[in-house]
Order: sequence, then structure tokens, then C-alpha cells
Amino acid sequence: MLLTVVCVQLIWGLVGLRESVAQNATGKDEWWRDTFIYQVYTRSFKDSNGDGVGDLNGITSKLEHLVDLGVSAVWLSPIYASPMVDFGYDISNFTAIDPIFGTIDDFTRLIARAKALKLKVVLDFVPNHSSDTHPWFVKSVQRVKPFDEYYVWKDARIVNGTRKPPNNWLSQFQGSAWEWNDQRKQYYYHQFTARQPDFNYSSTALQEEMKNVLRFWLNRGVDGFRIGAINYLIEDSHFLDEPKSSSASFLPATDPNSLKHNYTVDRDQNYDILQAWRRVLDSTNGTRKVIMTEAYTTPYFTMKFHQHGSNIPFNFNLIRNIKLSSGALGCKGVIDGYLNELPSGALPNWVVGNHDNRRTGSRLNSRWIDQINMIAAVLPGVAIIYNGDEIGMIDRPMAWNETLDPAGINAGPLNYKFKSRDSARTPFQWDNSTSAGFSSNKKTWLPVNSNYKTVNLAIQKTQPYSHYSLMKKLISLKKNPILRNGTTETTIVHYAYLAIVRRLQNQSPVVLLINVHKTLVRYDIAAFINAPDKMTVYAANSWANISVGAQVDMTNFGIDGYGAVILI
Ligand SMILES: *[C@@H]1O[C@H](CO)[C@@H](O)[C@H](O)[C@H]1NC(C)=O
Ligand SMILES: *[C@@H]1O[C@H](CO)[C@@H](O)[C@H](O)[C@H]1NC(C)=O
Ligand SMILES: *[C@@H]1O[C@H](CO)[C@@H](O)[C@H](O)[C@H]1NC(C)=O
Ligand SMILES: *[C@@H]1O[C@H](CO)[C@@H](O)[C@H](O)[C@H]1NC(C)=O
Ligand SMILES: *[C@@H]1O[C@H](CO)[C@@H](O)[C@H](O)[C@H]1NC(C)=O
Ligand SMILES: *[C@@H]1O[C@H](CO)[C@@H](O)[C@H](O)[C@H]1NC(C)=O
Ligand SMILES: *[C@@H]1O[C@H](CO)[C@@H](O)[C@H](O)[C@H]1NC(C)=O
Ligand SMILES: *[C@@H]1O[C@H](CO)[C@@H](O)[C@H](O)[C@H]1NC(C)=O
Ligand SMILES: *[C@@H]1O[C@H](CO)[C@@H](O)[C@H](O)[C@H]1NC(C)=O
Ligand SMILES: *[C@@H]1O[C@H](CO)[C@@H](O)[C@H](O)[C@H]1NC(C)=O
Ligand SMILES: CC(=O)N[C@H]1CO[C@H](CO)[C@@H](O)[C@@H]1O
Ligand SMILES: [Ca+2]
Ligand SMILES: [Ca+2]
Repeated sequence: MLLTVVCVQLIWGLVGLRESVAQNATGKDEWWRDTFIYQVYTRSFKDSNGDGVGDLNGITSKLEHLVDLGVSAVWLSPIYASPMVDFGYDISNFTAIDPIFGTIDDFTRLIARAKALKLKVVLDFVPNHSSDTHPWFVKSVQRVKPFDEYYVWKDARIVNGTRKPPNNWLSQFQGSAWEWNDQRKQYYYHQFTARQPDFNYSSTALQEEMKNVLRFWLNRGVDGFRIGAINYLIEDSHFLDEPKSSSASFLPATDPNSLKHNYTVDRDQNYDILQAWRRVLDSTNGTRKVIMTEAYTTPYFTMKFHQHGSNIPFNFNLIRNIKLSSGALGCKGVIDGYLNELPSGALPNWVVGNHDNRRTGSRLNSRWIDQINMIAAVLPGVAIIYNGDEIGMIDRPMAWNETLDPAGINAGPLNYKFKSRDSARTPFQWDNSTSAGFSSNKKTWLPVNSNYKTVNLAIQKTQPYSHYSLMKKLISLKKNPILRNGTTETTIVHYAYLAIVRRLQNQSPVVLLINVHKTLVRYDIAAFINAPDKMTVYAANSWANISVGAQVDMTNFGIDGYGAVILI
């Protein structure tokens, strides 16, 4: 069995050597090309006033950290007025700052400071739904025109004299996606919690409102938007039951994965709406505006966003498809699969983490933290990191009575651990002082991870082989012309190494080498990947046990188990 795997890997390795993906990252000279973009989860980055929740003034006070890292842009998770049922993804006013985060003047100061530091600012745009406390929804309930059609309302189905939802559609957060409203005497549709009614994008008045939201923030100096849950915008107008999925028999009938969502997800008209927003952004003056889109979907629907106005349709492959069991072959497959699917001329991107997924060190394990960061850096295109990725923060397990995320609460005490996103949202670990330097308050909205005394930014700044020191080198490497314009080869060297080789004309290549095995293996890597006999270590993780700057003999080279190095 083991032998077979090794043989297969060897054959793949040989194939890999000859098969160059030859994918060069275009996207012309957009400012986001070949950069890292940094997501700030607003509630957890920095608390300026001691109430235990992160805020705008906190972010402004820490923008220098992002300059020090070298990222091109900061994307802020929602800062808008919200009852915080889904921690800001339930918006009650799209053009107001929630008081917990500050004021519009605080926002203006944040933008001014970012501009002075040459940092771009990207806002979260959450267009699928609003909060049920939004004045539009309140008026919709009262059937006030034109608000009456802003949301998706349907009459009940009466079955044997009992009121039932219009169809079998399920919420992403468990159970029926329909909620009865006793005042309007109709059900409304909600893809997420019942406190987040979906908009009706067939209403042109609603479409116009949402464009005005974009214009409002563009006029205040933002450089683009990250559009959340974009593949959920439109629902099929026939409202037919969705078919059962192949895993339906293993799942409770309330689990959204028990249905095949072909009437509520990935509808064609989503792309038309995106293009209308693209036109709004393109008709503003000044810096070119970026659109990043979030959709957990198939490669076909992901790639389609490239042709409909999204500059960065999030590529979740590193999060979703790299497993502990992947090995070098699995990693190669994931990377090549994505690059081969990309439409010609499209700019690749690699999402390393976000507030909806477990952190790398917890989803996989600690040795993968640097390896995933290195893969995202060396591959062509944009890398998107989540606050804490640069210092290797890991999830903080939560007890049931500490759970705040509605996705966790709705799943109940037995299953919340699989659904809750709280563990990846704990406060940023700045230093070893009270609440990790996040807040002067000992009590923070989510608890600080108890590892903060050893895992924090201040200490990692002093350590030459820390996650942070490595991340800084990775971010600056993105600007290397070979990474910008070179071709990409993914290769399995011998059986132990995943190699990513970036090559430009006659220059010496840039090589990422990851030992997926637990022991050191020496090999003539130079011959195998057609690299020079002598190369220099540009960066290394701590497992590699090798000095940055060392010159190595590539004809007989190896790195310690789980080590990863970038050679130039
Ligand atoms: C949102 O808040 C702003 C600022 O407070 C206010 O001017 C505006 O009317 C509000 N919008 C709605 C739809 O309530
Ligand atoms: C309606 O009630 C009848 C009699 O109780 C029952 O046989 C039938 O299955 C019910 N129909 C539905 C759709 O529940
Ligand atoms: C959505 O809006 C359109 C156009 O205003 C309207 O015809 C339709 O009935 C609305 N759909 C729902 C489900 O409310
Ligand atoms: C949805 O799936 C069902 C069953 O597989 C199929 O009959 C139907 O045509 C599909 N509808 C769409 C819009 O793809
Ligand atoms: C963009 O600049 C042009 C020329 O200066 C000006 O006419 C136009 O009004 C500006 N558009 C916007 C949206 O500011
Ligand atoms: C959670 O429950 C434990 C006991 O099971 C208790 O010690 C702790 O104080 C509770 N925490 C909260 C936040 O209620
Ligand atoms: C806390 O960090 C400071 C500097 O970052 C260091 O001097 C000090 O020893 C640390 N204290 C503890 C208890 O780790
Ligand atoms: C790399 O590509 C950029 C943008 O296409 C171009 O301006 C630059 O000259 C290229 N550099 C090299 C070394 O080919
Ligand atoms: C990218 O590759 C295409 C063809 O594969 C080539 O025409 C183009 O010049 C390349 N662009 C850069 C920036 O190297
Ligand atoms: C690191 O390398 C040194 C010298 O090559 C060796 O003595 C040491 O055991 C290695 N450490 C680990 C953790 O592999
Ligand atoms: C990445 C992202 O934006 N995720 C959000 C998608 O929308 C749902 C519902 O608003 C949120 O819960 C997610 O956090
Ligand atoms: Ca605060
Ligand atoms: Ca929707």
C-alpha cells in the first residue's frame, strides 16, 4: 500500500517536472497585483476605549503594524450599524457606523491616516440581506411602497389546515429558511438567521438603494469592496422545492447540506448584479477600485466571477482542499487544479484565512502555518490573510456556555463545535500585557487565547525565525520580478518534497521546497528541477533548521522533516 503511494508519487513527480503550468499572472498593473491584502475582523483587532470590543480608533492606532508588514490594503469586516446578531453581518443601516465601533468622524480619520501611510482601505459589503431591524424591513412589513417589495415575501402553504412555509428551502444556519410574520401575514425568506431577511433583487428600487450605498462609501474615500455571500443574492422565481442531496440520508432534515441548492445558490443573475456594481465603481475618479467576492462554490462558478467584474473571486482551495492527509501529491493537485481552471489573463488569488474558517494551525497543525503562508506567497497573484495569520494565532476552543456565534448556537450543544466560528475570532495578540494588549479591559467580548504570553506580535518581532519575521519576508518577496512575471511549476521531488518553481527567462529561479516527510532526505534537487547547483536560502520555517542567507549545494540537498525553505 505504502509502496504504491510512493510509486504513484514518483511518476507524478516525473510528469510534474515536464508539465509547466506556464501561468503568468496578469491583471495588468493594478495596485493589488502581487500584494498581500489583510483582513481586519473589526471586533477583535484593537479596542481603544476599554469596552472589550475592537473599534475604528483602535484600527487607526495600529495601521503602522500593517505598514511594517508590507500589505497593500486592509479590508475591514462590517463597521455598520447592527444589532450584532451575526456580529455586524446583520446591518440595520448600510451608511451609518455602529456606535460600538465609533463615529463617521472616526472613519474619516481612519481613511486619512491610511492614505497618509499609502494603505488602501476596502470595506465589507453585505448585500444579500439586512437586519430585521432595518427601517426598510419595518416598512416592508407594513407594506409601505416601494419597501413592500424589498424583501422576499410569500404566502403560507396550508397543509391539512396547518400553516406551512412556502417550500422546503433551508437556512445556511439550520432549519427552514422561512419565517412567519404575523403582521404582514406572510413568510419572509432568510438564507442566514431569521434576523437577516434576504433582499428581493427583482425590485429596481432596492437595486438603486444598494448602488447608493456603494456611492456613499466611495465618496468617503474607500478603495473597493469585499462582497460577501454573493452567490446567494438571487432565488429562482418559481419557488419550487429543492431536490435532496446525495448525503441527505445521513443528515438531519434541518441541515442545509441535505438539499441540493440549485434554486437558491449560484443563479446566473447574480453575475448581472455584480456587473452593475462594477460600473458604479468604475465611474468614480481616482485610484482604481477593487472588488473581491466571496462565494463557496464550484470552480466553474468561481471562475465566472472573473469575467463579471470581480478582480479577486476568493480562491478557498488552500482552506478547503488541503488536508493533513494531502501529502505532496494532494497539494500539487489542489494548486494545479486551480491554476488550470483560471481563465486566460485572470489574476490568481490565495485565501489563507478568514473569520468563517478555523485557523491554519488548528485546521491542519502547527507546522502548516508557515507552509501555507509560503505557498500563498510564492504562487502567482494576490494573497489574502486574516488578522493573526502573521503571528500564527490558533483557535481558542470554546465551551458551549461561551458560544456567541449564531451558527454555533443554532447547531445546539452537541454540534456547535463543528459550526461555531467563535474560536477563530478571538482578540488579536499584540503583547503579553492584559488581554494580550488588545484591550485595557480584562473581560473581552470573546476570551483571549491563553497562549498569548508566548504567541504575540511583540515577542515575534524579536525572534528571527518567528511566523512574523517569516511573513514580512514573504510579503516583500511578492514584488520580486520572477514572482510577478515568471512561470509556475509544481513538482514532487523524489517522494519527500513539494517544490514550487517560479522561472523567468534566463534568470535563476525562485524555489519553494517543502519536506512533507518527517525525516531529512538528501537528493540531487538541482538536476530534478533544473536549478543552479548553488542557491541561497531566502527564508525558512523553524522546522527546516537552516540559516537564512546560507548557500546550499542543490546537487545534494535536503531539509529536516516538515521543513520549508525558499531558495533564490
Ligand atoms: C442611516 O443613518 C444615517 C446617518 O445617521 C441617516 O442619515 C440615514 O437616514 C439612515 N438611513 C436609513 C435608511 O435609515
Ligand atoms: C393530511 O391528513 C391526512 C389525514 O390525517 C393524512 O393522511 C395526510 O398524510 C396528511 N397530508 C399531509 C400532506 O400531511
Ligand atoms: C420582488 O420584486 C418584484 C419587482 O418589484 C416583484 O414583482 C416581486 O413580486 C417581488 N418578489 C417577491 C418574492 O417579493
Ligand atoms: C434542480 O435539480 C432538479 C433535480 O436534480 C432538476 O430537476 C432541476 O431541473 C434543477 N433545476 C435547475 C434550475 O437547475
Ligand atoms: C470625475 O472627474 C471629471 C473630470 O474632472 C468630472 O467631470 C466628474 O464629475 C468626476 N466624476 C466624479 C464621479 O467625481
Ligand atoms: C460556563 O460553565 C462553567 C461550568 O461548566 C462555569 O465555570 C463558567 O463560569 C461558565 N461560563 C460562563 C461564561 O457562563
Ligand atoms: C513580556 O514582554 C516583554 C517585552 O515584550 C518582556 O520584556 C517580558 O519579559 C515579558 N514578560 C513575560 C512575563 O513574559
Ligand atoms: C513584469 O510585468 C510588469 C507588468 O506587466 C512589467 O511592467 C514589468 O516590466 C515586467 N518585468 C519583468 C522583469 O519582466
Ligand atoms: C503572459 O503570457 C502570455 C502568453 O502566455 C504572454 O503573451 C504575455 O506577454 C505574458 N505576460 C507577462 C506579463 O509576462
Ligand atoms: C539542527 O541542525 C544541527 C546542526 O546541523 C543539529 O545538530 C540539530 O540536531 C538540528 N536540530 C533539529 C531540531 O533538527
Ligand atoms: C466571509 C463572509 O462574509 N462571511 C459571511 C457571509 O454572510 C454570513 C451571513 O451574513 C456571515 O455570517 C458570514 O460571516
Ligand atoms: Ca471599543
Ligand atoms: Ca438571497
